[in-house]
Amino acid sequence: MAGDNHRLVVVSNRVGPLSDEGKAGGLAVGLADALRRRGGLWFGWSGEITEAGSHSELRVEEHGHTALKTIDLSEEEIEGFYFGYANRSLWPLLHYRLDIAAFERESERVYRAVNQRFAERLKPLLQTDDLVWVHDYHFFFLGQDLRKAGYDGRLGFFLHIPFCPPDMMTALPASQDLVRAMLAYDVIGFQTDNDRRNFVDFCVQEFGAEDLDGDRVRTPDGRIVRASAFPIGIDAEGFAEFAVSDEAREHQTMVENISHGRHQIVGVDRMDYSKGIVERFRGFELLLEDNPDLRGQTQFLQVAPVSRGEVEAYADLRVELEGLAGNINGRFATLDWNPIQILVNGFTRRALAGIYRAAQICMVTPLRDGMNLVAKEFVAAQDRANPGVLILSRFAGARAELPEALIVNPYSPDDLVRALKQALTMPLEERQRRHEAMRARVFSNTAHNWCETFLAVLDAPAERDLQPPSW
Ligand code: GDG
Repeated sequence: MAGDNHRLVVVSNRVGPLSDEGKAGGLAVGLADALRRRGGLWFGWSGEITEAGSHSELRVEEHGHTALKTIDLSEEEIEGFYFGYANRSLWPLLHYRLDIAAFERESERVYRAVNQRFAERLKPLLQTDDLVWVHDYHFFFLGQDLRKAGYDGRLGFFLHIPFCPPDMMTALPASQDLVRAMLAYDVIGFQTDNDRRNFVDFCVQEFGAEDLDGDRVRTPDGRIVRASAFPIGIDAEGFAEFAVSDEAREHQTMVENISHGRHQIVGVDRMDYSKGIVERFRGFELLLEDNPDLRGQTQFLQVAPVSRGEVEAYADLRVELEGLAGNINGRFATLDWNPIQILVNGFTRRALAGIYRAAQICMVTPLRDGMNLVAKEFVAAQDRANPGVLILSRFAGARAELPEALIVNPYSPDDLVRALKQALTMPLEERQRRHEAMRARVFSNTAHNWCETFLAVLDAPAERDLQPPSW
């Protein structure tokens, strides 16, 4: 195992849980797995909002040889750092939604201050030979702040969401500061090669960095940084086991009972505008509009747990989706059939696995997505003898590994209808062939392999040590 002799230190906004039970999301699962096996430290926000905020006492939980250490945030910090800069500026921008990105000077200030404070609080907990792995768009500046605080060890960063093209990125005030700050990390990971390319192009165009072979970038001050794609995976075996658990079977039966032998389509997403749920509902509506014979024969279940409800765009989305679902039911429902159902409360992971398994079709149609773990979970949860069909957006990172899905343009309702009709009539042999090919990849590029591959690169001898002296 790579870097076994080095302690792993993970930094992310949300910390834990360390087990894949209950409602943990995909990211937590992969990291928890690495920490459980290697031991180490997981540092981040406690989830608590207190007056002391990031000055609060360190909260410590020990689980065997892994420690969770967290600090609080104040109202002002959570508003500026999390809701403001991270989720009203960076999230939309990096998902190519310049039209709804809001840039507020005060949020940017608080975001930078919180990054700096996290670095100051983390620094005394570090040892020089740690492997420090920082996660996601909440912490672009943290690596640079750690360097300023005197930390000289190995520092890696992984961006879970897309990196938009340089022309769009330059709309962010101080975009150069942000991207230069990323270069303080030794290894920068992206979900896809497209994201990596956008990042490298920005560095070359905006401040004359050099694009070297071997995924290396030479910074204007002559340092070498590694920027590569490390597509994230899931715990495929664990998830496949969930899908045949008692809880999963109960949920599978419940869904089958409400679908009464009709074709069951499902969607599973955090309720987020990047996931293309509105466009998906419109596609389903058009399917029913154009194909009267399918009315009463097809049913759509959307699981969409509410997320970031404090941000206006998310609250608006909920109203829009509930309205759309109401309209579709109003137009087409009959005494014994409701075409569409939206559930805004989350399920346990086992229950979710059962819902995936009850579906003939899963629609994963984000307008833009770093990877999308739902696509992989759906594949892992299927019955190999009689698998469902995956409809997948061309704009999901997962598309690169799952080309046997029915690939769609989520902006085109006609394309969604075309794919739905193809899925509804796909012969068993073709479903099996496509599913086996996707399954093989989901089971080989797992969360475990993702972690180990990243850490092996982070642990490689420092490129900076190998540079010939400059005389
Ligand atoms: C970010 C990037 C990238 C959903 N509903 C329930 C539930 N979920 C779980 C899914 C899945 C996770 O949430 C969502 O993961 P995604 O990958 O689909 O999307 P994001 O949350 O936006 O994640 C994304 C990911 O980071 C990892 O790098 O793939 O591109 O945007 O695991 O199953 N889980 C439970 N109940 C639900 O109702 N328990």
